[in-house]
Amino acid sequence: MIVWKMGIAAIGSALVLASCGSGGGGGGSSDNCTPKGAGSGTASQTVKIVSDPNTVGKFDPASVSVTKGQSVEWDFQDTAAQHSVTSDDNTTFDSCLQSAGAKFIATFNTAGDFKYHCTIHAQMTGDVKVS
Ligand SMILES: [Cu+2]
Repeated sequence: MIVWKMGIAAIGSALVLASCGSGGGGGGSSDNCTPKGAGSGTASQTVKIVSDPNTVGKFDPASVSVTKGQSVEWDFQDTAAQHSVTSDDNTTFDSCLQSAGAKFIATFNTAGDFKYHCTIHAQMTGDVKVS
């Protein structure tokens, strides 16, 4: 029982160290991500990325609908963790990890249901329905 508790404590320490490292900025991390599919201009839908006690972060709203040619803007508002907006196919769009204050805009020119997620928080998912 004592050994088991020590194991948990060690895991907790590792997580704290990891989050300190990623929050330090200054590059040099293993994240060599290049944003993909970034657009510009005025978005017709805005998704806030906020903190959530159950999933670390969440997309609010998780599902938005636009018509072809329209754009969606994601506003990174979670000051507690970085997040990404990454299409499930990993090619259509990818904001890479961003901190609070960042914005990412993607323009959708083809109809479909574009599901996306956060690369470091598997429980964070959303989708953009384009008609
Ligand atoms: Cu995240």
